[in-house]
Amino acid sequence: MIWTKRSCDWIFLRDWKIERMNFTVLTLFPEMFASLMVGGIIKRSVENKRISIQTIDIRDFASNRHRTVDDRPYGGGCGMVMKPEPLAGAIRHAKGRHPEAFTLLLTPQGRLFDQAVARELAGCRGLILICGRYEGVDERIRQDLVDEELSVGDYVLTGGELAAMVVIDAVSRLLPGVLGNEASAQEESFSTGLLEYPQYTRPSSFEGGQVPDTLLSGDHGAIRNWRREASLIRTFVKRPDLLLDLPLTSQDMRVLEKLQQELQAIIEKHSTPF
Ligand code: 4GX
Repeated sequence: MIWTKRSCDWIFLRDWKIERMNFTVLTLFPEMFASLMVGGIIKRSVENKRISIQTIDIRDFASNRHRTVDDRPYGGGCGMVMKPEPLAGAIRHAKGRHPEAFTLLLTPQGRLFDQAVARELAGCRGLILICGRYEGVDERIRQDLVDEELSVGDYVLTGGELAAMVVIDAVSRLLPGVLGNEASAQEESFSTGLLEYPQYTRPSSFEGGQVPDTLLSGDHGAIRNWRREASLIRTFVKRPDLLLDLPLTSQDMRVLEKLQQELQAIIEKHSTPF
């Protein structure tokens, strides 16, 4: 048994017991999360009890008779701000039910969510996801009741709900037992840090496009090499930034050097002689 420190909690790694991951979502629109149960891997994982998704309606924690959850910002300006009392009530309720959970606020100001963050969060015992609407939430909520702010990308959504669903989806597929074996191998290939190699299925000829011969050859060594090379070249063309801090094998280096030589030859051929 190995103990690992994560951003949120002490957890078991490679232990026999697989615990169910709980996602508690705080939102003004709980119905939006019903879409996760329409089909696919997330629905199946909930049914197989690998994950649970609970929604808490922030409005249920409003105190006045109109169930008000927003108010005008101090100092003026356009738009509304989410009042602190209903949010604090909802967060404390969620923490009471899941004391070991890690509490996230979805906001463009947060740490950028990527595969590494997804892996980190998959180590948590539970996640409480706070979905803001309007111009945001009262600052005192972040300070006192939120463990981390998270952003799913540099663009502005109308609410945190879609961002929370992105996090739930990407984290869930990393949990033990959520994906079948075929697909967990794919995570391995992402964890190499390279982009996916091209995939083909039958027919071998489609509208003039042929499946590369190597993939039809049945030579598993050749197929492995072809895929690694295709991943490398694709990553070089589409996301060269990813190649900068990656562990590359000597065979990878040979592929890149061959590419370099071919580019060099082309450049020399076309450069005007002095
Ligand atoms: N990645 N938004 C949240 C309202 C808001 C603002 C501040 C709390 C604090 C987003 C993103 C995102 C828009 C969701 C503003 N709530 N969330 N909302 N990008 O754009 O996560």
